[in-house]
Parts: sequence; structure tokens; C-alpha cells
Amino acid sequence: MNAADLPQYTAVIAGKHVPAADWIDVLDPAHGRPFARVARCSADAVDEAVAAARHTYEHTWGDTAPDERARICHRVAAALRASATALAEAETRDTGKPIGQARTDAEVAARYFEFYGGALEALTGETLLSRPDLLAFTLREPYGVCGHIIPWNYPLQIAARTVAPALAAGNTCVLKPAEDACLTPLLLADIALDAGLPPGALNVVPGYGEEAGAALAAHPGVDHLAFTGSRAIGQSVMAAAARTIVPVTLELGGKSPHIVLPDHDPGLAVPLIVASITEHAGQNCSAGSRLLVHASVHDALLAALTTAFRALRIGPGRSDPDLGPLISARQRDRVLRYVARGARDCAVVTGGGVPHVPGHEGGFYVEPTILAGVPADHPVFTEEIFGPVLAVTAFETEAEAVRLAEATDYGLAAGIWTRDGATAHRLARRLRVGQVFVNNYSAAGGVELPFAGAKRSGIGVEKGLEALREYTRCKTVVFDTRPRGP
Ligand code: TXE
Repeated sequence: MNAADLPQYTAVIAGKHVPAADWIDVLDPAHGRPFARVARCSADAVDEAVAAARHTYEHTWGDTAPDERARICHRVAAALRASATALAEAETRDTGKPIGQARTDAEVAARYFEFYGGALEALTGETLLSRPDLLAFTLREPYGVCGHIIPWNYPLQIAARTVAPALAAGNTCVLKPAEDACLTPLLLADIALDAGLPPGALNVVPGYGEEAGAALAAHPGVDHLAFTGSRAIGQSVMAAAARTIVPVTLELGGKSPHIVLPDHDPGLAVPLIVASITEHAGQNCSAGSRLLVHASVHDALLAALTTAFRALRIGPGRSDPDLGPLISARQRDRVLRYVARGARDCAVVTGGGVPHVPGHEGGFYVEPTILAGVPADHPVFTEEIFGPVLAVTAFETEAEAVRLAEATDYGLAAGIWTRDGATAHRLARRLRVGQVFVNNYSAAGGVELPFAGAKRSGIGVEKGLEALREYTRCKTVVFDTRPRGP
């Protein structure tokens, strides 16, 4: 098929699809061939989107009563549910992930709008104790125009996670999805507008990071920035925010450990540890990518995990395998470079190569891989690989487990596996991470659970009620009540 004959996806600005001057090919990761084209937005398109968001903020959405905003959020949630099948199919085609996981993403996206539709009316200020002749209180007010730059791994979920609280709080949004996967954020905008969100409240400008992304980050008309992606780009977004002096939320990935104690329940731990590093082929910021296991149970757990890894089904996302392809050839090659470094210095217990997926030879697949005996200063132990690669290291004491867990400057999540509540509590307190799961590991988690990175994993909080506060500014109002004049 000619590039010009492929389905085309264009930017959504002020409630309309705008014609594109230039295009980016959208590849299907299952076979590596283009199946659509998406607009390559320029800085001018970003300007238009910010102006549209400003106009809608000042004339409509910023003054819409909270109960009406809540109703619209609930209508968006219902519309997303009604479109779940189409959204999941688009997500799988675009990102390569198994269709079952994409269906979960569609449901979670609906949940974000439902949750914030319910939560926004609970967003209140405080009455402050001050001088007796002063009445002082705080208001939580929207910032205005919010800029959102998101990655390709969970475009639908992360789009909803970041814009739903911003919109619920009364802001308007300009969303820049990743060039590698941006179809479902565009569909989300269409669905939300059809459900009653005013034109200009949610604008989506697909394009390259260094073009549309950099233009949005540096835009003087943006009042708040939220970024999810790599550390290096997070730093550049933060530098841009420093110039315009706007608050910035950063979610920059992780290198999250499982800590497995001798008294863990293998029946519980094994499937969840496997899922935590193979969901969406490990391209998950909360992936449980390190396994710190007590030496007394190391061999037994490794044997059980190896059996489970070898049983995993790999294939195109629409066949709903356990693992689909990675997002791109670039990401696959990056993962394989880490695996090769690991193979040089550690033991490759299983995987380590590229699987043969019949009929999908051009797809971006990587075998689920376990590396054992990984030293704590090795890059596969300290750096985010973003692929289905589990790094295993044994420990003898609880103190050593904590030292190993902390041997990276990421601090997003951790799993603790033990039947002893006191041990779990002690460890949970000592780990410098944003979330700890005990005898569970849910990367997606509930929409109501606050999600924040410690150390270099990020700044600010997403999800939960905390995110609603994150998208508001605190204003203090003081009334002087003393009688004046004649
Ligand atoms: O991310 P980028 P990449 C990590 C993960 C992965 C690595 C590289 O380890 O292997 O990052 O992924 C936009 N100004 N994570 O290179 O480049 C870009 O268009 C403004 C972890 O794909 O950070 C996209 O929309 N924006 C992560 C978004 O930034 C720019 C999820 C993320 O892309 C820009 C993804 C610029 N100069 C990757 N350059 C997580 N936290 O879950 C790019 N962008």
C-alpha cells in the first residue's frame, strides 16, 4: 500500500481535526510495517493548541461549575467503556501489547475519568485560624493550561491518568503523545469531545519530541507541565519549566526490586513476579526488573521462574499471547545490548535472544530473559532496560537486601514477599520508593492509589486524590472583618 493510502490520524485542536502538512509513519510492532500515518505537528500547531486551550479555559471550562465538570467526566468514562473494544484494538496495533492487556488499559482509562469525576467535588480549601478579626481561607484553583508529554508504552492509560485529574480540576490540556504510539490519545480526544467536553479543553498534538514536545515544554502560555518518559528528556522538560517558572510533574521510570524472604509463598510470588517483568514485554515504568532473593531459597525460586518463563507464549498482540513485541527496532536493539552486556558478566539462565514468530519475522520480539548472579554495580542491575529482562541477585541478611534494593538511583516501586508482617513493615519503611507492594505486585494498581517516584524516579504525584491537588494552585483569601468608617 502507498503511504498516501494509509489511514491518517490528525491533530485535535479546538475540537477539530486539523489538516497535516507532514506525516510520520505508524509501524505495527508485530511485523514492522506501516499501517497508518499520523500528523507531524510543528511548533506552530502547538501554538494553536495552546491558544485554543487558553480560550476554552477563560471562556468555558475554567468557569464551569464543579458538578457540571463531574457530570462530563462521568459521561467521558461511559463513552470510553462503550468504545473499549475499538480502543483496545487500536492500542494493540499501535503498541504491540497483548489484546487482553489493552482491554485492561481501556477500562483503566474509563476508571480515571470516573474516579476524578467523583473526586473533584471533594476538592476543598481550608478555613484558617488567624487573628479573630480576620476571616482567612484557601481556595484550590486550576492552573489554567496544562501541557502533558507522554510516552508510548501505555498511551491510553497514561493520557487518561494525566488529563483526567487536570480536566476535573478545571484546567484545559494540550497533550503531546509519543511518535511511536499516539493513536489512542487521539481517539480519547474524539470520544471525550463527543461526550460533551467543550472544544479546546483537550487538544492533542502528535509529533516528534524535539519538535512538538520541545515546543510545548518551552511554551510561555503553558501554566503546568507533566512529563512521563526517560530521565534525559525529563531533565530537559524541567529545564524548560525553569525558564517559564511553571510547576512540573515528572515520572521517569524505575528499576524496581522484588525482595523475596525465605518464608514467602511461591504459589503467590512466582506468577506475579513473572507478570511484573513480562507485562507489555517489560516496557513498564513499574516493571519488577530486579529479583533480590534470600540465598536459602535462591535455587528453588530460580528453577520455578525459569520453568514459568519458558512456558510463556510470544506472538502478535492480537493473538493475546503472554508477551507481544517491543515497541520499535530501536527499543529491541537497546534491550539486546543490555542482554549482551549481562551475558558477558552474569549467567544467562533462560532467554537472551530473538524468538522466531512464524509469519511475523519483521516484528520487534525479544525472548523473556533471566540473568543471575548480577553484581550490584552492573548496568543491568542499576539501569532501566525497559524489556523482559529479570536481573537476579542473592542476599543473606535483611540489611543486605535493603542495600541491594537501594543500589540504584531509581525509586519507583518494590515488592516484598514474606508471611511475616513485621518483616514486611520493617522493609517497607526502609525502602526509598514511591510504592511498596506486600505479597502482591500490581504495576497498574488502582486509579485511586497515589503514584510518585522517590529519588531520581520523578517529582510530584500522579493518580489518586493527590493528583487532583497537584493540578490546582492554592490561593489564600483574607477578609478583614473590623468595622470601619462612620
Ligand atoms: O523516551 P523519551 P524514549 C525510558 C525507558 C526507555 C527510554 C527511552 O527506559 O527505554 O526511556 O525511551 C517526548 N522535548 N522510558 O526515548 O524520548 C517524546 O516524543 C520534549 C520510561 O522513547 O523520553 C515522547 O512523547 N519532549 C518511561 C516522550 O517525550 C520530548 C516511558 C517520551 O519519550 C523531547 C518511556 C524533547 N526534547 C520511556 N524528546 C516511563 N517513565 O515509564 C522526546 N520527547
